Amino acid sequence: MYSKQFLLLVSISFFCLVQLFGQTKNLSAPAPVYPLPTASQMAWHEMEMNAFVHFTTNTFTDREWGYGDESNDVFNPTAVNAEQWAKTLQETGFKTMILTCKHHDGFCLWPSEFTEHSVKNSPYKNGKGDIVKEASDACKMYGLKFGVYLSPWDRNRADYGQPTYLTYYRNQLKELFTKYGPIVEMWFDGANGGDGYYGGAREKRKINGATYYDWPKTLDLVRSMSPNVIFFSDAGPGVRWVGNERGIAGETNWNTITTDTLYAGKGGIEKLLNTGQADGKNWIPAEVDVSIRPGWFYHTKEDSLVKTPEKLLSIYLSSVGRGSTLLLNIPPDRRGLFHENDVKSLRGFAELLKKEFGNNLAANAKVSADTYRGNQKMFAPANLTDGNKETYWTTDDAITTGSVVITLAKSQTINYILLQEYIKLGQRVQSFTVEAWKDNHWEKIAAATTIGYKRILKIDPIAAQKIRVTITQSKACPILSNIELY
Ligand code: FUL
Repeated sequence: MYSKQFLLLVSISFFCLVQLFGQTKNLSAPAPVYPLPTASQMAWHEMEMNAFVHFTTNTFTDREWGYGDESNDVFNPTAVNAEQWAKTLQETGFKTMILTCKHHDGFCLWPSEFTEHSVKNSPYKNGKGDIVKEASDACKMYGLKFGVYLSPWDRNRADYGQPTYLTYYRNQLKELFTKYGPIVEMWFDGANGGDGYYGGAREKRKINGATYYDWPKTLDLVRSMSPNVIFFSDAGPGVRWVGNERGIAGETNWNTITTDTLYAGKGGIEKLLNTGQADGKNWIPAEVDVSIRPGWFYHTKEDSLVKTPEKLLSIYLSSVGRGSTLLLNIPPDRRGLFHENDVKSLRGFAELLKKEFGNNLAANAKVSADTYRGNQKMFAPANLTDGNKETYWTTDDAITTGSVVITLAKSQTINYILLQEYIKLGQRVQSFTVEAWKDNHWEKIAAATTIGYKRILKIDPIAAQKIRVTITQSKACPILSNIELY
């Protein structure tokens, strides 16, 4: 008989051996490559498509930037129905609605107690209306998240440029965040065109964009009310501008960028914002804001210029398909409704998405890899087609390249390849290729740089049974969670 102590010793030694063996065989997940997304940034990535709603006096004056001297009387929508906005967005795949609570003209869509320039003095519902409330209630009703755009530049305020204006701006944020929450995203753009009404001064005012707004203090205030809110601006800190208003993220698109010298409205940094930086110190992904019409606000003359479903699909591919989140603007018309043409186009777009991405040919397909981490099942290539975004294929630490081969049950025509990195452990992949097995050899059908949260490559349609994805360069061992074929 063995003594209890002897048996204990044997089990401890066995445990230690397993640990040692486990380490050399990479039983554990790869170490993160910093910086990493926060939980709310991760949730933002997963939304993929959000909507902007631009609505103010401009809708009635036919302008894009109100001067700030518009009479409250001009804001007179006849049939506002925020539920129509929310329902349409929900039915066509959008997850958040961000409303221009105040644009550059300074008119407030809610009855702010800090200004007379708002819905409370307009004919809308005899001054009893509150568009921000209607929008935020409609979002709740249709399961959408809600976000606010509060323009820092205010062409109506007499004290714009003075410290007192900052108190005003912060008071308004307090109103919005305490009365209309939960608010998931706060948008502050960098526009500051200079001239304006400014309480009657009618002059050009210049502020120092780097210092005037004292953003750290404002953001802390908002965080104290809403700790998980995502801040949009050129410099984040939640998400950054993509550098254009055409719906195009960089073909190389890093979620990482160094914001040391950046601030909202700095100018001249569009290219940098478009691609991000491979060695960026902060995780600040690009948000692709673009309007369904030429302008951000509704103009009757643009009724025939609403982007077609095909154009929206192409924008989807150059935004979501490049690892960004799309923020598509749909401006209500003078009735306060999404115009029929816009709704038709949105519905067509949703149908098109269903048609193009409704049937993943690679779902549960067989996958093999030339290498995988420690030969452990938990890091095996089968994780790429299991439909579970939390499982992934990865390699040993020393290996930064690798191939996976997806074998379909039979030859299929392929139009798109969709890949996802497991970005919770950092963005890593710098380049990759895709090949199809054709006439007994591998034929290159695509090559690209970054993957990030999601990458969709549209290819010339090709019939194939086997597809090979090769990671050719990565900052550390690559980690892919998903591959889909359409
Ligand atoms: C810009 C503004 O100047 C435009 O009017 C629009 O609101 C766009 C989304 O942001 O900075």
